[in-house]
Amino acid sequence: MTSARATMADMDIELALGDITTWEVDAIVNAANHTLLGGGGVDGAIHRAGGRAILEECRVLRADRYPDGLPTGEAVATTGGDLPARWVIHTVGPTWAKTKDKSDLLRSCFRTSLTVADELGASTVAFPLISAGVYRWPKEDAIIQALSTLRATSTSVRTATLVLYDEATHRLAQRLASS
Ligand code: AR6
Repeated sequence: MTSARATMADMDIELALGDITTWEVDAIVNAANHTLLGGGGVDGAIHRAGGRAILEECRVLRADRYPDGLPTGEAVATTGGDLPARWVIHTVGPTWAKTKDKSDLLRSCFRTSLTVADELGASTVAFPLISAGVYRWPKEDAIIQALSTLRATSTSVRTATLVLYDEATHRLAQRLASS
């Protein structure tokens, strides 16, 4: 895992390369889906590495708070189970659509995740590149939306790390962060 400081504001924003399930932070964010019951991509990796405790809490959340599923752009926390992170903050990104601008919803994922992190008292949070996999959001714009929203959001979180999963995306993020 590599890490480099990208910008300095009230909250430090870092870019990193690697598998977010290994991150030693207070909370990692999951690019989940409405069901909260797992899926592919980073969601599948988090549920596999975190174990049954995460799924059990997700089932309770579905039954009690989100019978129709977690809406796009919202966020909710569970235990981190067996992960190094204490909590997982699940959020649902929008699917990419050429004909409809859903960037408000993508930005909302970062804002609401930070609100949940504040409620938990988390001071270090790691984010994946929400929507940029199965949901097909172009990586360059996903990075721009992520960094600009993190920079603009008022929070008690001290460090947010954007964890990129492959070297090309990490290099792209470094270039965009410094431009
Ligand atoms: N660590 C860090 N980043 C990862 C990891 C990992 N272990 N695995 C994948 N990525 P995606 P989405 C990157 O598809 O587009 C699921 O089925 C990946 O390279 O995980 O929001 C859910 O259940 C990409 O850049 O999330 C939903 O149905 C980024 O994480 C749907 O996919 C996001 O890719 C959500 O799609």
